[in-house]
Amino acid sequence: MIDAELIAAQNAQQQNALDSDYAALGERLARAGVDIESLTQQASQFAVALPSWGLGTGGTRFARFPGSGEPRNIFEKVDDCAVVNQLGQATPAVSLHIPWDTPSDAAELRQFAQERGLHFDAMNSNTFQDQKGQPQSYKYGSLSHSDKAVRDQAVEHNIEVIELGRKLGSNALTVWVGDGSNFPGQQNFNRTFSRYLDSTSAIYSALPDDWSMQLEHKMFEPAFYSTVIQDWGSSYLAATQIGERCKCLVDLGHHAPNVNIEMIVSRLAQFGKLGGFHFNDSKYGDDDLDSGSINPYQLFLVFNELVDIKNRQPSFAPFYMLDQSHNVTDPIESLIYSAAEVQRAFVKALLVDRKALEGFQDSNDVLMAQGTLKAAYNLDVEPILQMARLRSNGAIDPIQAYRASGYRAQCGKDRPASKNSSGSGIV
Ligand code: LRH
Ligand code: MN
Ligand code: MN
Repeated sequence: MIDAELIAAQNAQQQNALDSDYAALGERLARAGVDIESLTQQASQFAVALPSWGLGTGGTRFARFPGSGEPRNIFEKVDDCAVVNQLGQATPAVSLHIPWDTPSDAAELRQFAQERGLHFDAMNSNTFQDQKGQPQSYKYGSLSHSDKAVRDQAVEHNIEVIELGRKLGSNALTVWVGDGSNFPGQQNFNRTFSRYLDSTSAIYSALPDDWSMQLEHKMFEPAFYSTVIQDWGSSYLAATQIGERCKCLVDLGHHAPNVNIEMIVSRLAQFGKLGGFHFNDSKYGDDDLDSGSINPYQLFLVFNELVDIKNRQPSFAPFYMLDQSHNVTDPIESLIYSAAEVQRAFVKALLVDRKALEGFQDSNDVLMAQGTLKAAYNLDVEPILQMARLRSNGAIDPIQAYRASGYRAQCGKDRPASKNSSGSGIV
């Protein structure tokens, strides 16, 4: 990890400026009856999990340009996650993709992570690729395949992922399948969906009592004509049919262009079926760009709904994870930056004057209603994020501290490049 003294020295240089920015923001918020300390505390408690597959440089289906010092195995990825969390203090959990990041020894990995202040979040299964030595192929689908032998193999894989997750202390399984078709007529929509429901129900019955299962929908890719769980409608139907602890997972990049994602969030939550998120940003499709880099207002609007839901249902606790592909940036930097962007959207959403908003909504004062959201969104809450990091021994400016530490250069020496290092980054 990074030398704590280096972080402290950097913080010492920046603390005077932060103290005065924080005091000024505190005064401004106090005028509106908002306690900055309560916001800072909620910011400190905010957590978003890191994807094990996001630590290596990603790629497209055309090329991958690996950086130096990339992690070569899950232990080195966990080391990098520890650095992200040490500096940013918002990412204490890791979400594993299996078999990309299957540990040879689960107990050892759990211990290794614990020693670095990390634990394991939702487990992700993978039946969208063929693995070496696997008897059946997923070329024409997995959980919804026409051949029972293929479906059984895919169900079995998910059960193995649950078993591994139990050993790691996880409590959720996320299922995303690429199943679908490329041409009209290739598959019967009804029969394919029924087979998917049978398979996912079999997985659900192997779920430990304290686990939940998340169905992740995606409109297209790799299937380009139809996808079995293509939108929140199919996801909701499936989750409802499968069981109470089966919920829907919203990946921000998996929707039709211009879809109102925040409204989907509200609908799913209203009916108890919102299970979690994969945060990222996009301009065109499932771009997996850094969270908040393209449409930060949308991210804020999603959190505006989440805060509203939490006020109605205090036990509401969806899974939060980053799901990004870092093709041209240092993954550690992107993950630190993105976690802070998600945290920022959360803090801004806490600032929405909900009583005033409700009044404007009820009296149809349209301009003031939208202005109430904008007033929260336009406020710069950076001093709150910085203070939350400082108080948890993170870095006031985590990117600067990371660069000053020389961590990546050291990794370049300690981790000679291997051809297969890092996750695929192509999905
Ligand atoms: C599919 C997806 C899903 C996978 C991940 C690698 O596009 O979003 O979450 O598990 O990418
Ligand atoms: Mn995803
Ligand atoms: Mn995706």
